[in-house]
Amino acid sequence: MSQSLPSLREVFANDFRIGAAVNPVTIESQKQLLISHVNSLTAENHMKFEHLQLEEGRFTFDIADRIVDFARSHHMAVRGHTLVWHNQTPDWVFQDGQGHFISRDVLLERMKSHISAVVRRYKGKVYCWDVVNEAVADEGSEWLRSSKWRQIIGDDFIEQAFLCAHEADPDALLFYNDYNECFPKKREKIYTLVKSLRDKGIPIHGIGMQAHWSLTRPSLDEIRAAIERYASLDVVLHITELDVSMFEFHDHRKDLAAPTNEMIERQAERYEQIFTLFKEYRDVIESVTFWGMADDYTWLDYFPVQGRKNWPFLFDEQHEPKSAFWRVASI
Ligand code: HAH
Repeated sequence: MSQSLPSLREVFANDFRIGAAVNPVTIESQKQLLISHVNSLTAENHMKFEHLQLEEGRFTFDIADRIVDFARSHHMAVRGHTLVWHNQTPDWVFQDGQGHFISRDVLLERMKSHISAVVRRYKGKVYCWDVVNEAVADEGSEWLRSSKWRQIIGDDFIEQAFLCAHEADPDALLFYNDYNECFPKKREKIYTLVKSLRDKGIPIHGIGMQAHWSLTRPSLDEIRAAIERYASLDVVLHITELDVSMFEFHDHRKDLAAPTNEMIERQAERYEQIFTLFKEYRDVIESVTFWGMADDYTWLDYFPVQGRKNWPFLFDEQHEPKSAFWRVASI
């Protein structure tokens, strides 16, 4: 079975790392696929703020440690995800005992103590961090998202986070990570943010393109334009959360028990085009991580439509290679 398949990690050995997001369930249930195909892991959830420090000062590293140990025992690199984000961060971080917003100085102190504790713990084990996730606004003319981090600290929460992560581990590669990263308006906002950080001499080494894509969007031209635009900042690029949804974002149909043959074929073609493009940019793209491994588990079963099955990967629900796998493996 999967043992006689080409290994994705080996197919792209001269191009970029191949990674997958995992959780404590999938490092068991998808163990064979992971061992055969990837040389990089990301914790899907278990390095996020709410998992590492749900209560102030009480750090819980056990599950993150287990994921790091699994990676190390199989010679896989680890990407750290994520230090500062508006989601999956407990309320206490922003509040005092009465539930009121704390001051800028107190929040900066809490941010720094979290980043220092986490980055130091995994120094030498986690080689890069998504330091700030999704700080740019999606819609309209607003540049930065009005998160609690920004409301309380101000726009410089971003540079403060990078400075602190760099101090905690000067060897770690530091990334800004975001989604809808290929749509021209948001792409320019992300570009402007990272350019301003670079111009100020803030230690930021890369841009994480999440790559939560569908069968048609973004277009290949948009993906290419985004890669070129970001690479012009003299940073490395990681594809951090790749999946190819069978549904367009605004398509909320719930009637499919299985993907149609046509969908499976379109997805295969799409994956072939995407990886062909990635390979063309192998000088700037250093890592390609899927946000999962096989169709038996994906966050897209819960988002944007709760409880609707999706099939976004190269392996099916039984861990068998899909048509998309063969297209990618033969590039
Ligand atoms: C990502 N947000 C997060 O970075 C990751 O940590 C999480 O597990 C899943 C997805 C993506 C996202 C999106 O595509 C659309 C709206 C909000 C967030």
